[in-house]
Amino acid sequence: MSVVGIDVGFQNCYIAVARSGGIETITNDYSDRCTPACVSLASKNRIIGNAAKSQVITNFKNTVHGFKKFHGRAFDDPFVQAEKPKLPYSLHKLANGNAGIKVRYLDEDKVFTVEQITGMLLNKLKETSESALKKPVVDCVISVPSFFTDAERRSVFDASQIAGLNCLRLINDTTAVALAYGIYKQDLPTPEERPRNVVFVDMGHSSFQVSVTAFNKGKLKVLATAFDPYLGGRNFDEVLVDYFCEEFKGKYKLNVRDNPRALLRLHQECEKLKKLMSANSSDLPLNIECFMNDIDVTSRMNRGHFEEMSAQYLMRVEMPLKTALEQSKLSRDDIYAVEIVGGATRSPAIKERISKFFGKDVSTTLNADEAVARGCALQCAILSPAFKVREFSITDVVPFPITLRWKSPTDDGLGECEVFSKNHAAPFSKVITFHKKEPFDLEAFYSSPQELPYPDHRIGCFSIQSVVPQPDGDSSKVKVKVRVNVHGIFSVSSASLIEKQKGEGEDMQIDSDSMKSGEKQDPAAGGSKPKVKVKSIDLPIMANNIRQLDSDVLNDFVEYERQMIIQDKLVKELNDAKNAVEEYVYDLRDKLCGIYEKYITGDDSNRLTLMLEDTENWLYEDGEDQPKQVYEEKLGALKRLGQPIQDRHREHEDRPRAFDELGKKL
Ligand code: ATP
Ligand code: K
Ligand code: MG
Repeated sequence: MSVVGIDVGFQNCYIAVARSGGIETITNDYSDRCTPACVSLASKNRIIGNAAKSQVITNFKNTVHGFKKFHGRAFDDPFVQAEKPKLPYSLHKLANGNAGIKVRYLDEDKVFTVEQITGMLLNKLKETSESALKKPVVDCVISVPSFFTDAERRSVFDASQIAGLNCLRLINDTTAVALAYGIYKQDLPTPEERPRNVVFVDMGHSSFQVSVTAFNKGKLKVLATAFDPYLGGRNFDEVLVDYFCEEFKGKYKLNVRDNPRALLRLHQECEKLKKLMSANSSDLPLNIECFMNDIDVTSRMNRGHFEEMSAQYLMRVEMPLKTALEQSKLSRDDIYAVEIVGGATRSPAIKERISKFFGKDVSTTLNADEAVARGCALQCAILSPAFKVREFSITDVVPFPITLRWKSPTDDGLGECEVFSKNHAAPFSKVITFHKKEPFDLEAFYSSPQELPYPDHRIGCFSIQSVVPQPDGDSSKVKVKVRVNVHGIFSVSSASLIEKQKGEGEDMQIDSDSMKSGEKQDPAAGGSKPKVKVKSIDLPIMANNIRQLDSDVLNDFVEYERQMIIQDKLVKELNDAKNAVEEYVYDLRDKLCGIYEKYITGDDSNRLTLMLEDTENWLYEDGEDQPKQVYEEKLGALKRLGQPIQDRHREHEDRPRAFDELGKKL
């Protein structure tokens, strides 16, 4: 069983794994801890992560990045529509109304769902963890923003399945950070003492999240979360991009916005400049050579001016801090520390605002980039029976209140009830009792659309089937279990019809809680009522309008992903075979005029050098695109000539060494 935590960022992904030494953030095949959330589709294969990032400009139409927020969203969604003109690749409306991503892959036009694209990225991260752990990886924990709604969470979960992962939990970013903070702390208050309250702030590339969390020994409880889902580092990059676009229009008569390549380069340079300004308040240069129409552009910027221009975004930092604190019902004095993570919190202006609001210095005791992934790995270790880790209980919150509305075809029993209030503990199960004579529908939706960062407040409709009246014609008692599960996903998980008992109330009531281990019990629930043995019959539930892939579609995607993996592997093997020929040519040529010189006659050496030159030319001409076998044969032929020289050389090298060793023994 693998213990892996994955932070899938809008821009940057990190992986942490549990090894004997503890939790470790691992590096990828580029020796980089960060894997860019970037997928490039090409005519022969897919290129994912670091290698894809270098395709952003060269293959901009088919290099997909900035897609995290398309999860669970319709093509017509205002956010998707606002992003669309800014993307270098195309979006396409799918048959189900969702936003698809249109690219050329294997020389064909292809539309991928966002689940497939994230699935590709997750598969890359899976392979990275497999090569670090040297064993197959299936079980993992993946982070999502705390404001992700049901549809977005289900979509990320589907993506994990496409990648062949078994996601044990989708954990909120700030909760993962809280776990990474708390689990090793030796000095947390005992359960009887007042908890230690810590604020966690994460500003990444695309969003801003805040949580207030209470710690006691062995547990953490999220008290409240708040967010600005549309505020992140990228807004500040855009401020600079806008400024320089305008400047270059006047100064160089360049319409940068009409040139996707130039615009992408400007974005990259502005992000670099922004990071430099975090460490340096003086005037800094921006130089881009051969930027557009062969023109080199140059300009300057400083932190003061940048912050002035960013005022509209800096202003928005305070609100989520305020909301989170208010909802936690704590005062500033109750806050022990304010821990900040996420790349964008490195901006002095952001840090200052956070620190000013809480009236204390912010703490940076956690690794700003890796804390989320580490928290995910810790959660995975806790959930894994194969791994020993300190017991630590985590109680998260429901970010948006959820209401159930029920109706039956003929009954006048129409009604609704908020089943999960804002900041209600999660995961959590509740049992609701209805009195019904016929099947009925339960419609679940988010109760306060105005605070939802998502245009559609519906969660889904659950039909409770096979409900019949009691033999005496009376209504039957139907117990329905609703839950927000460990992923933060809502469902009506079971329903049963209970045989009539004398003296029951008539109303719908929320009865009791908690059926599953790990889920919390509502202390208000009537657990102490005397238990009466009753006969209950399980009722079928039909879920409709759930924003999740149908199982046959999901299976197709799983299969397609497998085929693409095989295709990538074939291309890799082919490239490796070709590279091996090239490397052998260079290596042997170098050695022929170096260490092998003494072991080959001048004539033979000349002949071989010529042959190596021919092979090199061939690689760029006829040998450019050959089957793997051709390269292997070529390499074999070269080795037959090279090997005897190498053998003579080694023999000669070994001889004095053998004498040496003999000398030592004597
Ligand atoms: P999200 O959390 O929104 O999904 P993410 O996790 O990919 O995104 P992070 O890796 O936490 O985001 O942060 C990336 C952002 O941080 C980028 O906008 C980047 O420019 C910014 N950033 C990184 N270093 C600095 C710095 N020194 N100064 C200012 N901004 C920085
Ligand atoms: K990240
Ligand atoms: Mg992040």
